[in-house]
Amino acid sequence: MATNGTEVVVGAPGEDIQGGNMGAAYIYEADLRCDFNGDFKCDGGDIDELQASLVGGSPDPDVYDLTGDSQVDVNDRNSWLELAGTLNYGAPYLLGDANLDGSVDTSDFNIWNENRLTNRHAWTSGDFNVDGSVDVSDFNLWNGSKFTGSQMLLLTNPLNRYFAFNLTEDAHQDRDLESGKGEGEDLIESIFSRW
Ligand SMILES: [Ca+2]
Ligand SMILES: [Ca+2]
Ligand SMILES: [Ca+2]
Ligand SMILES: [Ca+2]
Repeated sequence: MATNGTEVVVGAPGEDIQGGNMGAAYIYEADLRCDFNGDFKCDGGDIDELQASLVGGSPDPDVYDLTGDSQVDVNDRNSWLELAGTLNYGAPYLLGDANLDGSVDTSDFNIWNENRLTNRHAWTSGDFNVDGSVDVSDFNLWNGSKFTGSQMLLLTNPLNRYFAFNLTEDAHQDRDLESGKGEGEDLIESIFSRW
């Protein structure tokens, strides 16, 4: 599997009946700019990394600027919520959804409550306004959207959900691979080298 940020290539190596190497690659449209840590998912690890970089004071625009203004600020965090929520649930994540499950409810309150009055800066710890602490300001954001959710879950199986984003299969390419190049990584590299 590989991505160039807006498309994902999934390789499926195999053998034909003569034992020769061949394979298939599926290219899916997916905006994975919200995946900062390269695991092909946009989840708590990514937003926490973004918020840590913001609170730390020297975020790298090449990595974290999602709005295209060459700066990294809370607008990029908000853009992350939009990108990742749309990818995972079909609608932006709402302020207060600490566990990123698509709804703002008591589970999120409990996370905020466990971390309140601490200097934690992670979204998944309840710092919703990115000021480096968990306090009443964050509670107010949770309170403003409590008991509402992102749109209905597209799929409940996380693996299916991962592959389900914008299910437009742009291309399905069968290719013979050179002998000894039956691995998916080789296939993916060969495709990206053509771009
Ligand atoms: Ca990620
Ligand atoms: Ca920006
Ligand atoms: Ca939630
Ligand atoms: Ca806060």
